[in-house]
Amino acid sequence: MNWKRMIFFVGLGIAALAMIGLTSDPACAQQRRERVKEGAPAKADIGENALKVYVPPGDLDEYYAFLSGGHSGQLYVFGLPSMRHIRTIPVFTPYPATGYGYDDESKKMLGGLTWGDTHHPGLSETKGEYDGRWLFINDNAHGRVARIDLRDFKTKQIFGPIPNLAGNHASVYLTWNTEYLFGATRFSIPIPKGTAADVKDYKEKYKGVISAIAVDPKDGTMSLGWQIVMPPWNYDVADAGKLVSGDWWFVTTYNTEAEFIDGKPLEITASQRDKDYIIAVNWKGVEGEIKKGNFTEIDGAKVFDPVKTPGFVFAVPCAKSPHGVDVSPDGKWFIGNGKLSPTVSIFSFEKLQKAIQEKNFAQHDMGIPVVKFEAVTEADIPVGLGPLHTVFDDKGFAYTSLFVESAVAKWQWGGGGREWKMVDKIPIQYNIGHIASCEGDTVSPKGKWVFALNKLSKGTHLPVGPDQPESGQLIDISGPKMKLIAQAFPEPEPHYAQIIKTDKIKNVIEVYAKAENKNPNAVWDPKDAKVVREGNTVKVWMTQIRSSLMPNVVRCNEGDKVIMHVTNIEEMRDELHGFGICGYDINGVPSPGETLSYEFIADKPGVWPYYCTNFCSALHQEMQGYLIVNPKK
Ligand code: RUQ
Ligand code: CUA
Repeated sequence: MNWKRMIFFVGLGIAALAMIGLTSDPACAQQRRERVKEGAPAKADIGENALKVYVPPGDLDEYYAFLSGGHSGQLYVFGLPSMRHIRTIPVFTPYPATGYGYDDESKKMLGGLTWGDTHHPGLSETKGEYDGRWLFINDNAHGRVARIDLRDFKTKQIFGPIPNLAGNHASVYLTWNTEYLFGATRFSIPIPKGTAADVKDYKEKYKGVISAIAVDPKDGTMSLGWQIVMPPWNYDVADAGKLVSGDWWFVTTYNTEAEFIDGKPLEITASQRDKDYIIAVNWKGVEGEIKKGNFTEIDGAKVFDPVKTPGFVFAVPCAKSPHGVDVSPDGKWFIGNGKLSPTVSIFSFEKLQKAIQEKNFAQHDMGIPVVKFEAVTEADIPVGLGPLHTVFDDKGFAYTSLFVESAVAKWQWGGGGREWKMVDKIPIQYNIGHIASCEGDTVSPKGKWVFALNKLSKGTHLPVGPDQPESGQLIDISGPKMKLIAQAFPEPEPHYAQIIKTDKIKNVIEVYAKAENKNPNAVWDPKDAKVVREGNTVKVWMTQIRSSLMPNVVRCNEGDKVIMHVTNIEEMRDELHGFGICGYDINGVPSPGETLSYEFIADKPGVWPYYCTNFCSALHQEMQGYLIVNPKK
């Protein structure tokens, strides 16, 4: 796009923002609520539409939606179509409600950090279909990835910080048989981590890195696979290929200007060129090179250099500062779009292969071959302003989120004699980022619903002060026209979500079997509960069952180390007992059949009650004991 067009579109965007109102007076809030109704069903249809999302108490939703919780470091589980929030799964952040991050094991997993920035959940896949085994998610802030087991919806592993990489945004984006998930540099740094170099030397000394994290097919355990060292560009959003493109992985870039100038904002530096790239990586090929020993070791990682060994990493030009890249369900196409451009571009995987074979390159950029735009592009669809992400349905349509325009565009998938064309658009409140559809990023999307994940709710709810939640809106896509049906207010900040049919998640545990309890300090009978002193250490084996915590008195001396093992010995689902010590930062909620351990120093003398925090039975209030800390003489 030339600069005149760009100014025009930015101007349009500003006008659109002005239209929806950025001021806060009540009249504007009223106007904004009116605009919500633009996309909402006509009065006559309200009853019919309400029934579509009404799930009577006791009935179950048809889909699980897993929403990232942004910088809350958590994941949210919603039911669709009801939009009910069922569960929060803490991942990178302590969460007192479930006791996560307080016991020794989960504390160790958090590694001393108390926040993360979750963006893109990824359900494990077999042949490009969700298999309901695990859910992975990235931490953009500290370069980590996590695995949640879908048998108990708990975080089981945090892997990282990944070496050599900062700002793990283009993650997790699993390959279509879950061989790998990925991490990539959003903010290039000198490598290995811990090396200092001034931004004056940005082009030479800073590097980008794409990191493949291997997933053990038996139990989902993640380990460092290998890495690719890349030019100091910003790597943004990714998608793995499927079927024909199953050996490939795609990631968007911005700031291919490869500059970072002290005193000059990146938004200016990174917007000079007309085009940035979608990087296409033949991951199977790189894996083969690594197996042959073609790598350098940097900070414990096997690092492959695509400039020294060409043939595996290519750049595809895309309108400047692209955000999402999305591979179609048949794996034949990938879609990218500039954040400020008014169209989405469709690229052909087949044409890309041909261009690579024929070495149809426009140039090399910092050593990476750039294929000719004309050689790989298939179509451009004029969707509207600020396209970010695209998802798919079961009828050959795609849905693109339009951030600047605050809308969702529906367009027809072309090829095979069908025309590529826009078919419908619906306003969204406001500034939609990601978008999700039912299994819409697999080889067989289910249609039915599109979930719009919006950045701003702008007073479309009861007033709650100067800060407001984000908003999520449910769109019925079963008919020819999209219909906005319902709104919820997750916070913060749902980036991506994935939506899976509930019957795909089998084997959800009701109660942990005793045999599953691997903690050597589990005790299963209140009679075996005890307190044992060993030198300056006081060890406690505690049981929880309605309605007592045993032992109910623990005596120690100021300065002693206290080690408590707390076992919930209930045998019924959802019979939870909390364990909290007044005045000490100890809090936990073992599940039935689970043992959690706590180690702390009894540094505050006095009598400190402990009690059950979950209202568990008629005599819940009686479920208490005392920690007596005798003062130093
Ligand atoms: S990114 S919308 Cu991680 Cu698109 Cu947030
Ligand atoms: Cu156990 Cu309340």
